[in-house]
Amino acid sequence: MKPIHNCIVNNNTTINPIWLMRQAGRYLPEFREIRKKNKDFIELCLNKKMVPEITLQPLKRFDFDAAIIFSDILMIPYALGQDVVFSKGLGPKLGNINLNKISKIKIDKFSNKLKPVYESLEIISRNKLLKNKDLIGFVGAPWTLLVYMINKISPKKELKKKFFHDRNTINKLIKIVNNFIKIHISNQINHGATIIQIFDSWAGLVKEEDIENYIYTPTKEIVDYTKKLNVPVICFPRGIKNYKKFVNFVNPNAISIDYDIDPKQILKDIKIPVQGGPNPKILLGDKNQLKKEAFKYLKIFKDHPYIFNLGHGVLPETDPKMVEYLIKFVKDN
Ligand code: 1CP
Repeated sequence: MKPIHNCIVNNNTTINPIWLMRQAGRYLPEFREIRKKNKDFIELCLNKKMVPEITLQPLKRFDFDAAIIFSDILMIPYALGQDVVFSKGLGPKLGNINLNKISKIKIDKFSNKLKPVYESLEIISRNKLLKNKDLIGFVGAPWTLLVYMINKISPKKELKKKFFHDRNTINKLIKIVNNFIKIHISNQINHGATIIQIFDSWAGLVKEEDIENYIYTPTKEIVDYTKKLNVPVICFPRGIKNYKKFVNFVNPNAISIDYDIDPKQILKDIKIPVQGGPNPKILLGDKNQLKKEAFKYLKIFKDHPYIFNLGHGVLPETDPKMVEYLIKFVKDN
């Protein structure tokens, strides 16, 4: 059985599978080489030759237990007709949205725009590097997609707060976007994804009074939908304060935790399999510190199904040698 499946479906605790968020990306020189020649990021995500190659780059170097498709959560706004461009240093920039237009988009048109993503998944799933390994498909959670769609730039750069007071529009958009998220999930599964991860990178921005409406309820809807398709689903609600409440309400197959949360408390509060936790900065320091931090998590979760990962994505300035060292350490412990 595939190691991650074995961990989160069978609750096996004898091995700790490992993969890393953003394992395919900017810390790898071979990725930067391709990126230099492909200035348009969306186009790159729709390139059936390059997407499999980039997805498999980390598996050629390292003994990861899964591949995650090289794509982006913003492919959904793109397929809904919103302009999305990535400019160097500034991150994504989105165009205006037209609620009226978005609500009329046909499923076929949406799926067709993302066809190269699905064809890439098929190509990747047939590769021998994937033998006995999972292929992770992913989506952004409705809230995080909305943050980008409404704010139009990363909230890290600027958060235009006034939009977020309009609950009526937010609720309408969540409904529409959630339906397309489901379609994107089912398409990915039909083309070879064996696990789905839901990234809610900006969950921490939601006020307590809105969390049920904007996070729990719509996320539960897509979790239930994915489970019905018989594929395990991992949630990453980065920055929320109460993971216990999230898990009790949403009940995914596994929960990915961020680095602000105390893993000992998680062990006490949460019964389902856990993923991640360590600060991505541990890969920037020295090897002893890295071992110490990684061991802390392995020790805490030694009798709990635990997938090794970080508390957020690999940082671009990471030395690939440190990633190699980490994987070996996790496999040996
Ligand atoms: O060269 C470049 O400038 C491109 C950098 C890059 C890469 C490598 C972007 C732009 N996206 C990606 C790939 C990507 N994005 C993957 C690939 C698979 C893997 O993990 O290896 C995944 C899963 C994502 C998901 C994603 N995109 C998230 C959720 C995870 C997270 O990091 O919080 C988010 C928020 C995005 C939006 C996005 N896309 C790219 C950037 C720089 C951002 C973040 C912007 C911001 O800080 O707000």
